[in-house]
Amino acid sequence: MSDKLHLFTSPSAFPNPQRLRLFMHEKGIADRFEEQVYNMSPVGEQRQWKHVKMNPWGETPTLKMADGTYIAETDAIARYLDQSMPGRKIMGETAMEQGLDTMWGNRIWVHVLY
Ligand SMILES: N[C@@H](CCC(=O)N[C@@H](CS)C(=O)NCC(=O)O)C(=O)O
Repeated sequence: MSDKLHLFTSPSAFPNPQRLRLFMHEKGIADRFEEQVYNMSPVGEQRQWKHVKMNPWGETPTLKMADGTYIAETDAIARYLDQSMPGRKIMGETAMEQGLDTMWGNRIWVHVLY
């Protein structure tokens, strides 16, 4: 079995899978995942039991860890990867940088993407 993390994603759906993808490229870790790409039809794999057991909202992105546990919600996945993987801390090193990152993230999420 591969020790790569397994990402359930859907490049056709905007914006959350793309938000995570941008983060992964910026962090330099985009090649560290096995990806399963859903086509996101109304009865697609994201709504099937196998996925809903990982993510009860039936959403992407969802990350499956090497130990078989799961994490969902784009910001939570990005924060986990930023802390656990080597490289520049994209979401801030200091408390102030982390606060500013959260501020701008929320502003863009609420005022631009919505
Ligand atoms: N709060 C979630 C929202 C995730 C979300 O809305 N994902 C959409 C794609 S952008 C999705 O998977 N929708 C399910 C569907 O279209 O069936 C996050 O931050 O990741």
